[in-house]
Amino acid sequence: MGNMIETLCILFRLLLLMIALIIIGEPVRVALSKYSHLFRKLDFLQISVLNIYLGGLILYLIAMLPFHFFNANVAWAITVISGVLSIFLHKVALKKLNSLIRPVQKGTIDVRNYLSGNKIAVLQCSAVLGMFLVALCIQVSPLPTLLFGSIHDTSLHSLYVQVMLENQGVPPTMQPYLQEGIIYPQAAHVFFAYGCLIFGYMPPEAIFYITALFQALIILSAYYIGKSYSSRRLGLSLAFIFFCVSRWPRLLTWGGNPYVVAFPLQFISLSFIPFLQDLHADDSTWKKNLSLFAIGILLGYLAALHLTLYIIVMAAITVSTFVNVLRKRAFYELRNLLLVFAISIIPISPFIYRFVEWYPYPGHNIGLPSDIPIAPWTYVNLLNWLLFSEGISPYPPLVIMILGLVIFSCIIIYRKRRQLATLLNPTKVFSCLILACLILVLLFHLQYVFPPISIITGEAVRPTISIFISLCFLVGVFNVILYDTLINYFRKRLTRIILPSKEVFEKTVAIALTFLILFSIYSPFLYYTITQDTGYLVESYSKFAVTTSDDYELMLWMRDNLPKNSVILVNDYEPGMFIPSISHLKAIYPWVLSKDSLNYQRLVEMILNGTMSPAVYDAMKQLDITHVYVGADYSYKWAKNRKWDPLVFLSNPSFNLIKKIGAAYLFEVLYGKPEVVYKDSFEYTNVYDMGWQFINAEGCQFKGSGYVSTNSSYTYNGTHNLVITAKNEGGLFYANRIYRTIYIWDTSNVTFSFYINATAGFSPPDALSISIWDTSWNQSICFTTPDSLYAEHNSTIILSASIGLFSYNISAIWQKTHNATLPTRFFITIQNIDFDGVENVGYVGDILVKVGH
Ligand SMILES: [Ca+2]
Ligand SMILES: [Ca+2]
Repeated sequence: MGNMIETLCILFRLLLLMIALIIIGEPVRVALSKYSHLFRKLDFLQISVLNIYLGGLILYLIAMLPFHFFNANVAWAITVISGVLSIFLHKVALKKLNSLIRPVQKGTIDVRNYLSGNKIAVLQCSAVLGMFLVALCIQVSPLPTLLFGSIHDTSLHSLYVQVMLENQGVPPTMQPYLQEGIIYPQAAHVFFAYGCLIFGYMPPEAIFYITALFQALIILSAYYIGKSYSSRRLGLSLAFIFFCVSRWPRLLTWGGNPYVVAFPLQFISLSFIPFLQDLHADDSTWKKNLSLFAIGILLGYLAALHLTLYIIVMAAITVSTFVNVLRKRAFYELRNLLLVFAISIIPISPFIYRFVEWYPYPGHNIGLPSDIPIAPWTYVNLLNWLLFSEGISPYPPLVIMILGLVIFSCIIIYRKRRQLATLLNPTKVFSCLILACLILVLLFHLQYVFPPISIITGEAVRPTISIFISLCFLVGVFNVILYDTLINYFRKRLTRIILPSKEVFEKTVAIALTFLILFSIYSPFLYYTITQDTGYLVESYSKFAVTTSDDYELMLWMRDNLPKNSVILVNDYEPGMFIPSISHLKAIYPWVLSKDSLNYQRLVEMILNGTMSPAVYDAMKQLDITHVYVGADYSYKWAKNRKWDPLVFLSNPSFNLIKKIGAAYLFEVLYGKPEVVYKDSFEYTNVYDMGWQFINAEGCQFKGSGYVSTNSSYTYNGTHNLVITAKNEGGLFYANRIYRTIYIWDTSNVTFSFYINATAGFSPPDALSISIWDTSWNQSICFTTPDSLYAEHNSTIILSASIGLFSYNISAIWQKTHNATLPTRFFITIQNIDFDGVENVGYVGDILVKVGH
């Protein structure tokens, strides 16, 4: 129930955000449709999705200008002014609407008349809108259970948004969090930042939620392209394909947030191709030039959203232009293409400038650590990726169905190519898109074959996804053909059996039968979308969305309590990645190129192994680390556990536990003596918080009682000692046992010392013992009070007294007892055994593990 309300809240806010963006874009759209050839004859669904990007373009412009006024006041002002302007621009239309709503008078149109006159259009639009809303619900429903999304992609983009908010615009570098310059085009981040400014979202929240909105918007943009190329019917068919057939970008969970945000604009951009073909030859040059300029700017805006999608669209436009040039010698198209290409550079020119300026620096950016390895892109087998790693669909039965549909669609479209009529243009564009993507995939492969001559580097996965997308477009075209064929077939059949006068009835039956067939073809897709998608999203998000509420609370605490100049060491597979955007503190390193620094990676690895040697402290000192953050959970990395163990730091005198919330820890680095890896004087109240754990003692454990705590009796050092009690209640004996893990970085000369006091209630063979165990619980050495039953084992050392401070070289004892080196990771156990039923109260204090001399 709580989740349901939260889902509705997120949904409601996303719809409000969408409306705000639509309003900001509206004056631009009205102006463009008036003074250029673009954006005429759009219906309200097309306008909705288009305006979001026109609005985004305005916000991007404000954020890119170097005046630092991209803030909440300006964001609100723009929204309100655009709202007023939109009302003013639509004065006439609003009056008409007003007359529609008022009771019917003579000479005005009645709502009912209007609806019945446009029955089919209204139905089709409602279907698209319905699919959009259902898709949005599916996208949003997993969000309340997860915090913030992927600790990698989302945290990286949060950092960009955070510096944008702090600078009230897009800054040149990620200061004060990093020295790195910002080359990644920031248009998608402007949407996220706008969400933060309007709703007070935290950057990671804004990114996680707003990405879901754009995942659902793909349905409206698929409708947009279908309707602008052919008809509302094709629009509806394409919307349906992206509602339940194509998994991209709906089920994309690993992040890629700007990619998702750019996706719908990519579809809209494909609708610009006819405008480059100079269809309005008799119009004024001024209007033509404005159209070309607007197309160029919008394509450049697509580049600012996501560069690869821009390259794909430009490639498709180029292919289609060249086809026309070859067939019709239409050279003016080539001129238009070049013009548009040149203009499209404008919106991303600041980033191109930075890229060129910083290219000679190591790693092609400024402020990177000097030890960044420059590795070539790893090779991806694309066919393998598409077919066998959920590239087509995460559900195996659907993979087969989609492949079948695609093959069948291509055959039918090829055979019917002469009768396509209104479907001809979209089919041509979608074919150009396939061809363009194939060329791009080949070009991308050049970098593996001839690295020096390849100008296109990067991943080849995205053009492969676009090939899949264009095949989905063809399936959408096929649906319309199938619909027409079926209707004709049924009507012919039905005229034979039904009287000619019942034409309406016959038409209805034909439509019903056609829909029944289409429904049965697509029912598996609908089934999986409605029943499985939410579960799939939750499961695959949670591999990377591992931030817990403990982490979140601790990061908020850090924001309010740590000094601003703190530098926090984080593990790149833990939620600490979000520290810059939540705590507003510097983290080493966020999910940026800097994190590949060999020094940092070695540091992460050494802590992972618990090897806290002087090298660790040297590396931390070099990076000016003041604190270490250990998260509550860790992200998926091919079944490898990349999580740091808090026990490496707990009771290590070089670290001071500043704050612990649940399983999330923050340590201050004291840079003490690395030789002492563990020093426990039990000066705390909760032993479990400090890493000690219970183990079930063997024997008659349930016939007795005992507790473990710290108190101030018999203290040896400081004010507290560990107290561990055991009392046999009718069994043979009762044992109370606790343990914890110790990590050492040198096994050769390890000193183990402890204070022990076993006088209260102990009588032979009662014993208080403290042991070292290997982590598989096979080998051990045990130090026990006199008169213990353990004495018969050769791995047991009898202490000379029941009270006192003892110290041993356990490396030597382990070597002698087990003929092996002491393990680098072992357990210390403390055990109290009572036989006589008189409660044993044992005290332990000042355990110390020290390596070296
Ligand atoms: Ca103490
Ligand atoms: Ca006893």
